[in-house]
Amino acid sequence: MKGVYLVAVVLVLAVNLATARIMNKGWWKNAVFYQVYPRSFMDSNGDGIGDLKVEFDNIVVLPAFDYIMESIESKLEHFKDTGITAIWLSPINKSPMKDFGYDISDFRDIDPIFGTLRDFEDLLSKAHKLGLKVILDLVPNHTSNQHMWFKESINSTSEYADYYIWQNGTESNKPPNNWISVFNNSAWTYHEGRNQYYFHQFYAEQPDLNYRNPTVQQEMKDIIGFWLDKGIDGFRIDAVPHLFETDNITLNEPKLPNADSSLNETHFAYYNHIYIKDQPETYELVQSWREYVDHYANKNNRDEIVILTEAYTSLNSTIKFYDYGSHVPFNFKFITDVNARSNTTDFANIVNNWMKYMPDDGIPNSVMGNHDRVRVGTRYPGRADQLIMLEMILPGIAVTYYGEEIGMVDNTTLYMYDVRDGCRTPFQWDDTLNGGFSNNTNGTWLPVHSDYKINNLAKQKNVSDSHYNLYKSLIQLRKKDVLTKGTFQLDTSTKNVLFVLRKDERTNETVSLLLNFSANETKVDLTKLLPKGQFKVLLANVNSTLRKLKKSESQSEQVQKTDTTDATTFYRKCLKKKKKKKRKLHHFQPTVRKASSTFKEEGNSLVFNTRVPKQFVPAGENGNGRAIHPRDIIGTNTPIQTPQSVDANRRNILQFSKIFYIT
Ligand SMILES: [Ca+2]
Ligand SMILES: [Ca+2]
Repeated sequence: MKGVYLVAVVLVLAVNLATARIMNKGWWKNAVFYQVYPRSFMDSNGDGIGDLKVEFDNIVVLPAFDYIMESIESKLEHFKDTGITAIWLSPINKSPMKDFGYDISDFRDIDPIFGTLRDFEDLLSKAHKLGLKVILDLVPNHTSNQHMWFKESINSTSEYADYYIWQNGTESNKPPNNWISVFNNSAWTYHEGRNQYYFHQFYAEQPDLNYRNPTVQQEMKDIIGFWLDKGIDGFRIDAVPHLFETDNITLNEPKLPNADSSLNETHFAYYNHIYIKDQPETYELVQSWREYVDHYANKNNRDEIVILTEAYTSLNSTIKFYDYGSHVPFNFKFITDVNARSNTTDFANIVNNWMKYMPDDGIPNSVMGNHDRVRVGTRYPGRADQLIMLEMILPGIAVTYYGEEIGMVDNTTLYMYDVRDGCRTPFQWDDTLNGGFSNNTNGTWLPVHSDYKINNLAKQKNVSDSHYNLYKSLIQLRKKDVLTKGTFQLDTSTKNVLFVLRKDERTNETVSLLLNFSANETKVDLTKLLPKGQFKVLLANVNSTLRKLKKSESQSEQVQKTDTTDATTFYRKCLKKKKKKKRKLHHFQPTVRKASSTFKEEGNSLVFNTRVPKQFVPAGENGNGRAIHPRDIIGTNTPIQTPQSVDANRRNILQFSKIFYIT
């Protein structure tokens, strides 16, 4: 009998080993993650604050009016239509909202402002049916001072006494050391109840958890497990570099040698944070969470659970998270290290440095904005499309902050609660009351940006030349093999032009992006940049004169029939024909003129030349950007079908057979 039992046990083990595995590994590798700031996305109950979906029982409304119930859940189709892979919700947990959800008083519940757990489960279920992944914000560094743990922790004999970082003050009743909060002033706040100071990297209402206490580490794992049990697909982890502090409280932080002269001892940016940021234990903690989610996915046969990490820190310290479990260490360098005055080399350096230091098996990512930073359309006046096109064509993951898809800009004069209010205004759905965000006639928690009548999703959906349709087309384009698997190369040899080339080595198909950083017409010699083949324009930024060519597409078709050789030969033919047969040439010339583009012969080169539409050059609004207008295009190059027909002397010359437009 004993032998029989043993066989049974071995069999069961074998079955478990065979079935338990992480499913759909790498689903996130070319994903577009879309950050929803729930307060500003969609308001279903008319209180002026965005929500998930308020339970029917909670509001006084007849069933017949059910259709007015709009919320994030009701807008899931928007994400699906747009081609988004995953939505990331900024915190929806119960919170006193001192930091609008980043101060959590109950990690296992939804704040009533946003709805209920049931609402969230409905949203998740509907999202999954639509094939959308849902990522939640995990805020592990601190809790609200209203959290039960903190309230209990005030009692130094409580089992929660060491959940936070408590210290005695100095003999002269000063904070234990000179550590400064990210929001400036001392990171220590005195609490009468315990007659001690507690540490907080952010607001005083956000006491830091003590991760040197193993029980706290287990608590956070249990919270992660709670949400994984609900079925979520991953976490964006907040404020990661601040998780650990040195355990030697006597150490004061040194002043930064190059601190700005306008700063003093009360400013966070005054110090070199060698003791309260980027500590080695922080990386080990993130690694432990990765192990936890991998184990969970493996045990439950779940799709891979993705971890995205928010870390504003040095390149090295950011990249290091790849080695410690983060699938997506956010690349904020496009936000922090470049601005509207940066040149193509500055941008190229960001991309190249990331690629250089990233581990071989890492996946790059690009972030152009979020709820803490001025919107990309405001940081780069008139050039939002340029940055979005860049992040979409670069390899890896793109992260979109809500509103970027319609070119929303900051309300730069807004300051009601927080310096960050300007980038948090409600999503502009249409030109109705409150931009379609809320039906509250008394206004919304933050006012909708005043440009909503002319800049909104409904309008942009109906206009082919719109930020939204460009964004949507970019996402479609990203799904091509050449962008999901293709190689990548940057070129800055043309002054003021950043050239990105992606190439599918198996098919030789390429997609290239040309970003003109200058305010002037710029010539680009594509023959030096692109392999030979047929060149066609796929996409151009909003208001680009290239887009106007769409109207003459039929004429372009005519060109295609005429041309069977290469562009230079073709251009020569046109010049000859111009003298003899004006009528026939008409098919070519107006196309060029309407595009404000010219093909000029210079030696053996084909020069692609775009012209600036002067009327669209903005005057450097908000004073933080130069007057500039992007003329950015994305072209694709398909291999020549019959290469033997190409003249050997013309190998560097692109065949021009068709101009094609997608809007
Ligand atoms: Ca609401
Ligand atoms: Ca901390």
